[in-house]
Amino acid sequence: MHIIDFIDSHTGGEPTRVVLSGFPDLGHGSLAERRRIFRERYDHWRQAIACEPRGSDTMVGALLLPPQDPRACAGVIYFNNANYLGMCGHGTIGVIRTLQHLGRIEPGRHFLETPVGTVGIELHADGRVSIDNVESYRHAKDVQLDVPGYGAVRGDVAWGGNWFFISNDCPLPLTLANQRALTVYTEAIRLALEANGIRGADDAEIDHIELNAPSGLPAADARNFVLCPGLAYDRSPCGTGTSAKIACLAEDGKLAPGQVWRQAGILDSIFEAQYAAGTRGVLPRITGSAHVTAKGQLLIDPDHDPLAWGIGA
Ligand code: PYC
Repeated sequence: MHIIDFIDSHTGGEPTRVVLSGFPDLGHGSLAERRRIFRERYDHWRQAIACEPRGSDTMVGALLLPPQDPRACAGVIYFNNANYLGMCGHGTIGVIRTLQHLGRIEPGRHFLETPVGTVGIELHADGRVSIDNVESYRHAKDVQLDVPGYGAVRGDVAWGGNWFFISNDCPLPLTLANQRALTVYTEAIRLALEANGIRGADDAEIDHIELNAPSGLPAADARNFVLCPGLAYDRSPCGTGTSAKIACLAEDGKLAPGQVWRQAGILDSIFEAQYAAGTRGVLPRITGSAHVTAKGQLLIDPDHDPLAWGIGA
């Protein structure tokens, strides 16, 4: 029997499951190297933790590991029902609140190491968390795509710690009631990107699709709908998606350094975003809140349970 200690939280509605102990040893390499070992040797552990019956399509796992970067309070590898994430904004906010819940960190300045770099963190006295995300930039502007069943769709390809196709072409209002139709539409965009060989830098797959529209809320500048790899939509405003979005706004001269952009998600939860100029793009700062919802142990009994390793996609 394998026993995994975990703590769950949600950030603007999007869950994060922090794995504290019980995971196989991944060695002492860089986070990218340890993620490679995780993927190659222990992918069934990802499935057991993130997928049904213990998890769900929307669960993001966060494996806590000792960092290599001496500044960092922890290292973390993010994963979900289908794959591994480079960075995860909502997940980082959840991890930091979880570390605070455990008494491992106090309000103040911290660093967290991820497979795509070390990110600076500020844990505020009121529990909000600001992330100084990895440098974000637009890779391609105004890409036109023929999406079967929908016609021409235009959008930008941008990096915010994950790869995004960001479009304002929304056939339906971005509401929770429309989430199924929006999921089908954004998956059709993702498949059209794949079929047309449209990729990010270094030939990376574009695995997040972000739709943007006016928020309809006095407290927010825009609302988004984000399809994550694995076909779940982000319940939060998506930290890496918001980073990619403000990189595009900055390049279009629509957002000045230090100016606050309030990004609502599909549940009306809001991340505040601002940036400083970077060398390639922008250095985003994303602020949001998370709440701890559960803690416990996952039990994996491969000798007796035929679905011990979860239900894969
Ligand atoms: O907040 O960056 C994010 C994120 C990525 C996937 C789900 N949430």
